[in-house]
Amino acid sequence: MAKKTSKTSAPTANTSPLDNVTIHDQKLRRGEGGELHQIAEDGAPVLTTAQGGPVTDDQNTLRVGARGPALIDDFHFREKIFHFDHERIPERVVHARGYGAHGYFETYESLAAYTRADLFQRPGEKTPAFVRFSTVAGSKGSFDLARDVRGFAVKIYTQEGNWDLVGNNIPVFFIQDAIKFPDMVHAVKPEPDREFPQAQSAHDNFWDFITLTPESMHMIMWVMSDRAIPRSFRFMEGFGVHTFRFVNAKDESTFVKFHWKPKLGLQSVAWNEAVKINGADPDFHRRDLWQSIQAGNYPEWELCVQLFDQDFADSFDFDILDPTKIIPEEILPVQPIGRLVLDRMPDNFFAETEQVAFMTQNVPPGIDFSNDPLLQGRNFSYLDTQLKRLGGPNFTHIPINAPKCPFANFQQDGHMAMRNPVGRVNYQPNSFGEGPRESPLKGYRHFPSEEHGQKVRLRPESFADHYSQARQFYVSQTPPEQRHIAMALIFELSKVETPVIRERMVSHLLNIDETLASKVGNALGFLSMPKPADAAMPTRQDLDPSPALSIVERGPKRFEGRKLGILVTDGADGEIFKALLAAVTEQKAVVEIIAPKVGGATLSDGKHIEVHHMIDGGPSVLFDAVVLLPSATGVADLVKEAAARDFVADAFAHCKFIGYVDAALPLMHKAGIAHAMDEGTINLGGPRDAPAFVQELGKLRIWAREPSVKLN
Ligand code: HDE
Repeated sequence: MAKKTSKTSAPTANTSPLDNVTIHDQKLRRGEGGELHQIAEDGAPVLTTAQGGPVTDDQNTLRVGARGPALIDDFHFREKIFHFDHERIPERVVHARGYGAHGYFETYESLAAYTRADLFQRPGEKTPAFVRFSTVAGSKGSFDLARDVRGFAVKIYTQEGNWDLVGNNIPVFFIQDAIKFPDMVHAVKPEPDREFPQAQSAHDNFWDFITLTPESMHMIMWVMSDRAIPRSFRFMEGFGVHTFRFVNAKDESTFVKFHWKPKLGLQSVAWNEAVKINGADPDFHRRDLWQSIQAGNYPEWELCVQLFDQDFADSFDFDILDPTKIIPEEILPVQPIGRLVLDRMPDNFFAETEQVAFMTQNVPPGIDFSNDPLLQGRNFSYLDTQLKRLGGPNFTHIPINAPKCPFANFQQDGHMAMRNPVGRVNYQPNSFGEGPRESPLKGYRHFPSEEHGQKVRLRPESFADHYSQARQFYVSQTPPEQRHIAMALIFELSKVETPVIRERMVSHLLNIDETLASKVGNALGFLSMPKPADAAMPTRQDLDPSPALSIVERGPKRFEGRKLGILVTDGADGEIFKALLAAVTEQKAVVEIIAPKVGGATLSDGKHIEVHHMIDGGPSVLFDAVVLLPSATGVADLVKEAAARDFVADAFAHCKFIGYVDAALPLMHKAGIAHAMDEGTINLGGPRDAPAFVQELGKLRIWAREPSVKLN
């Protein structure tokens, strides 16, 4: 009987023979992380080369005389510069800009009836996870608030192998077949001759491709909606997009769609706000995740599933293999099956977030694919991309990609091999009874679906309705959200230089919603409306609205997890300040203080407080709501400052709640809002008003104000 033991040694990445040494003299010492250092005369750890040679001088290259030429003998300099020159790896072709965090997934109940996936068997069991959020189109150094889809890629280190659920924050996609992906990505990326615009879809190539690809219309409605400018990774949903299969121990299959629902509710920013955030803090989303996790406010999502069988699939209006379609939650409810908590930032961005390699084909036993042609294409693509990016086939040796369960195989050698077989046998079958063997019972069994047909290049007719769900999305939005979709389309198309492309887009909109189409056409200055686009399927179905598609309908009930900006000056009312702080903390939200000087401010009660921002470094776009709390003398200087006036005017224009004391009125007057007070501008007469004010903030925005401020 073969011994089922691994012949693969443990990773050796960060270990050295010195790890086991006894420190017997004064030349070695352990650092805080347990690492060994050579130590210098004064007890400090010694800088060494990568070969371990101690370095004498890291400030000057070796040269002939103080002013002479450098010497090739300087192996320390040569090694240091060589390594620096090779610090970069290719950025991801899409989703280059991302930010990750560690956490865990916790299963609620056993799902054994549906899937044999090990992580779903035992209620309450926690499995380690790593998540990377990303934008799609922009380069690694682009800004966070691009109008774009967000990647929501989750790696769960299960006891039977890594499961990568490589999803997005939008449940549908632009294209139905993976063969169009390179074209789609080329079109949205900077145009190849001029290499701009960066991280923008507002240009000719993108809209040219889109308008020639009607299957993208549903996705376009989502991308033009506020979903594409989320306030935080913490406040957005995630979706597996494709239909997958759960397969149980009896090899029975159930179709499944995956959804991540944020515990703190959905929230987005306004486009005018996004543009300004990108200037004020291009790292807005990553800073938000970093700050929340460092402060112990761990973001959380529920994993929910829509489960269905072949009968449901046959009776549904659309093809469940079509990744440009959803199954509305009102038709097939989502059921929570577990939760994901992110509670630890990586120690090193490059080692973890940059080197993490997600692959849709990473599925454990019990989870399988459907024939969705986009998913099938993805299963080819992700392995290639990791080879290119990470430089060799051994990227699974990098700790962030290595499974956390035992594993054993006979793969060997290759660039940077960290796990190497020991002993004589590196193949199977072998006569020595050594090494790991396959296991028909425990091993991954593909669902034995029956497949037959001719070899063809053909799109199924059941994929042909490109407009019904696009319309359904639009009519499911609240009026402000519908306005935002129209404004986004107008903005994007206004950047398109070729008139025929603008017209073609409006001709598609006519098949989605006539009022939307004429609003966009009018705003673009069309003299006459084009004819509706020819449709692959002549009639559009008027589907029932799905309220679950609206962000406003699914916002938070409380201010929890949000941020209040308080603008103070010296002499600001200390009592009101204290009461606001208490009320915000009680709501598990955060306060940041903005003042004329970053050194702090002294309040009316004599207390000196630390502040987070100077006024021009802390514009109101960075906050969910603001309070204007200057003193009567302080406000006299504020009214002269453009940044202070913008702080107020922007908060108002972005439909935010504004708390104010009477002393702030001159500033509000200068900002042009004193005449326009509404239910979102709330006077704080004293500390007693603070709790009720903070309670109101859970509504987030006063959308009723929007038509008067003409937000765009
Ligand atoms: Fe991806 N996608 N994709 N994609 N995708 C990549 O893999 C690809 C698609 C998604 O944080 C690449 O490691 C093809 C849909 C995320 O590291 C690449 C097709 C969805 C991430 C790739 C799609 C996604 C990627 C680039 C069409 C949502 C970032 C770098 C058939 C369900 C993962 C890399 C991370 C990354 C290929 C379509 C999500 C090139 C061929 C649909 C979240 O392999």
